[in-house]
Amino acid sequence: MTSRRDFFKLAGTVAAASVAPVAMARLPELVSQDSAATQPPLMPPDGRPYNPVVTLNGWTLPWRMKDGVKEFHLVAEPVVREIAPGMKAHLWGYNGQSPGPTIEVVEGDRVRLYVTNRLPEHTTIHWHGQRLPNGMDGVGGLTQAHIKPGETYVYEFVARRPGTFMYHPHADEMVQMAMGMMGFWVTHPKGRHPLIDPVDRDFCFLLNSYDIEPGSYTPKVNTMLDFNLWTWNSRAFPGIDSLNVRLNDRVRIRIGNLTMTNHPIHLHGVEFEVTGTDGGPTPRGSRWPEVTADIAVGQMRQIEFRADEEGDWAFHCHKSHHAMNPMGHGVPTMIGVDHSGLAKKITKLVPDYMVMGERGMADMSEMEMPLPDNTLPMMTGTGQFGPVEMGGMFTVMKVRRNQKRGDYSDPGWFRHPPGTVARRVETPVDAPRAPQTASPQGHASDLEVQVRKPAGHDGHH
Ligand SMILES: [Cu+2]
Repeated sequence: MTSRRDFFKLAGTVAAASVAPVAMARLPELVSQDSAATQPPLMPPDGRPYNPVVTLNGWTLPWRMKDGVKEFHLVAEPVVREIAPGMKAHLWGYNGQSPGPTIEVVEGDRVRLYVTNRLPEHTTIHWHGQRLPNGMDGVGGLTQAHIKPGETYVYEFVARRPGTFMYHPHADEMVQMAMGMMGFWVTHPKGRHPLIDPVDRDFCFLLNSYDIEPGSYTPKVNTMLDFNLWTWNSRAFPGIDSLNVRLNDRVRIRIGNLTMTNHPIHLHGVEFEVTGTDGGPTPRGSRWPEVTADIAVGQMRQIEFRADEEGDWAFHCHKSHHAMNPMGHGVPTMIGVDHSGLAKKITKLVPDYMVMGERGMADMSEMEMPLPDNTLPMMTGTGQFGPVEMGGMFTVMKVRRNQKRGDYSDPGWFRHPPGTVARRVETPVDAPRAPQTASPQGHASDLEVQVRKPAGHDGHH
């Protein structure tokens, strides 16, 4: 008689059509998540102990322990993901969300992953960075047959090497990754590892990007470079939760890049070291202090530091276009252009017309520009001192003296000690000024002005 274990081993190597209904009934329970909020760490109920990660605006998938094997059930399916309050996207993901849930296991664990396809086309899952049998690598056509709609496949391997990993389809990749199919994977070390230090807080998230036309819901999947939504775990600021830590905590942040470009990720306040890459923990002699780590396409980086400065520290991609939300890339630079007189003329033609950008674009975060439905403002978010003028790949690390151990809740804005905030100073009224120079662009009357009027609104603002 064939044991169930042998049967599943077999099912992984032949077409899933051979999986009998009785076997289907034994799939681990499907766990789905309907919230985009950061979920508390999942403390391991069984198996080897470890210190769990916290997925920014995400969650960890519970498993079922079966005969010493950790069994997970991933379902590839269309999902509705809130990118930030005021904007939802129609994506593809796993178990109700995009990205899918984080998988957490321990070095040496035998892992069995059932993958059910509820997409309208075939898929596979590639376990990016893992040591595994070739036939478990998830490359459609190369190492396995594609998982057709309605089918369930099973992957099984031992998590041999501790570190930071990702998973994503290796089937119609351009479309499926542009639609949000990806997830994080962490393999914790078994016991003490010479190159992996214990930390108090361990965060993780994926860098991803979408091209969603203002006013629409579904990403354009053919875009190669000109994405307009730069997200962390399919969230854009101010939709990305803050990283809340206790003063003097040792903090690890694991970041994987599944966009089409590199992202120099910059942390204010403290210096960090890169302690791990795609290939695992880095040798100690290779670590140096820095405040920005460039993360190339397909790479993972883990950074570590002691959070020994209190405050609300910005944490963001240093490409300034990636720290803002959709804008027409055709918006001309208007700095220094004299609009006087023009606005009045244009208002006769277009009652809603707003002059923007002649003194920079900061005005835009204060004005309530009429926007199409389901569209985020370009520069947004409000701090305790006013508009933050950011979007996209931006959030805040909040370091607090009285944050409790294991408490990930938002402590609110930092209460600065008296005398420690930059402030306006009084200057003499008739301070000497540089002479005015003529605008290199000439007079306003010589300019061709493109008038943009957002459609579909009554212009009340
Ligand atoms: Cu970036």
